[in-house]
Amino acid sequence: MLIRSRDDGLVHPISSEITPRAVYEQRRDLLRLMATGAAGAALAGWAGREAMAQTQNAGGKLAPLPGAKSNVPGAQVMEKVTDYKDATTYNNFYEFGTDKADPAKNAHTLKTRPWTVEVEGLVKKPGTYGIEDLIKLSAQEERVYRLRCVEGWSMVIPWVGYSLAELIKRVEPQGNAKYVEFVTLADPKTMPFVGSRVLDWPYAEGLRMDEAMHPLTLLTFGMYGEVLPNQNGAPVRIVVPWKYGFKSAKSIVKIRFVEKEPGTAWNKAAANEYGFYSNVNPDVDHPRWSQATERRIGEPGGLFAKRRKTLLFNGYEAQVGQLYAGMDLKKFY
Ligand SMILES: Nc1nc2c(c(=O)[nH]1)N[C@H]1C(S)=C(S)[C@@H](COP(=O)(O)O)O[C@H]1N2
Ligand SMILES: [Mo]
Repeated sequence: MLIRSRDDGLVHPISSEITPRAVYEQRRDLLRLMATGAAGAALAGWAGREAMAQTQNAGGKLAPLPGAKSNVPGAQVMEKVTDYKDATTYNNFYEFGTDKADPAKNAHTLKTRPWTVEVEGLVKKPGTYGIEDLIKLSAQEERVYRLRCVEGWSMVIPWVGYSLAELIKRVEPQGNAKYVEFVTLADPKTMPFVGSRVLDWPYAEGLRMDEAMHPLTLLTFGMYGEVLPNQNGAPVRIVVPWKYGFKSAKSIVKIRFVEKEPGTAWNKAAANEYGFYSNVNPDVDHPRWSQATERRIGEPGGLFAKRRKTLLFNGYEAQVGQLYAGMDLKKFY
């Protein structure tokens, strides 16, 4: 049975028909164990855990947003997906606080309906899109991307959305549109830290037109088969997998096509530390720390935690390297 919720128009299956996330994750883990032949012990505790997970997840589900497995080259990283719990409790979303745990605690005040995204600037077809129409504009795809923060941690997340290029083609940029700027919500009533001076609000980001048009640049509405949790940038964010996480602006309200390189939140805050391009680059250190390695969130931590080598363009060099051919990446960091 499907019920239509009045506030967001998305279809929610009633809870008895959906698989709670914890159960789904355990099943996935079990399948992995079976592949390695270590399933016996795991099976023993299975029934009890499933029952427990059912109660733990009661009422905690977000609206489903399934996406077909994307076949865009580079869209399926073959690494262990970060646990949902980690991906939704270790966040950067400064509008809700600067501590990693703050967004999960505070972002429940964000109102994601009604929500509109204005497409404006140097385009032949500017317009205001209601979020439901924007979601339906193209087919949803699931893409498993790495997300690496400039701070030196990373995750692997199954995002749901479609290539930003789909929207860009529809609005028909004019010849002089060279950059795309993303402006996010800055609402002091629902975002407790927008009153602070940590950043110059609204948080804004930008991409060069060819970066924005690259098929890997994802206009993102969901993750793990559901709509985005507020703390991860609901109802719509960008994910640019080869750039440091801060290029992936959350809770977007304006997409603006401009001629000149737009200012960006982190570049305004500290220009010597955060450049416009911000491509993941193990060879260009942050002025205060190395970018050569990273810690995968969810892996055993502590002082002796194993760090991974950071890959050029976050491992997407084959797909995006040509965008920067001939550019001095130390100068354009
Ligand atoms: N509006 C907004 N978007 C934002 C941020 C922010 O503070 N505000 N932080 C950025 C940073 S620094 C990172 S690493 C990613 C984190 O995304 P996640 O919390 O979903 O992992 O969001 C980016 N987008
Ligand atoms: Mo970040």
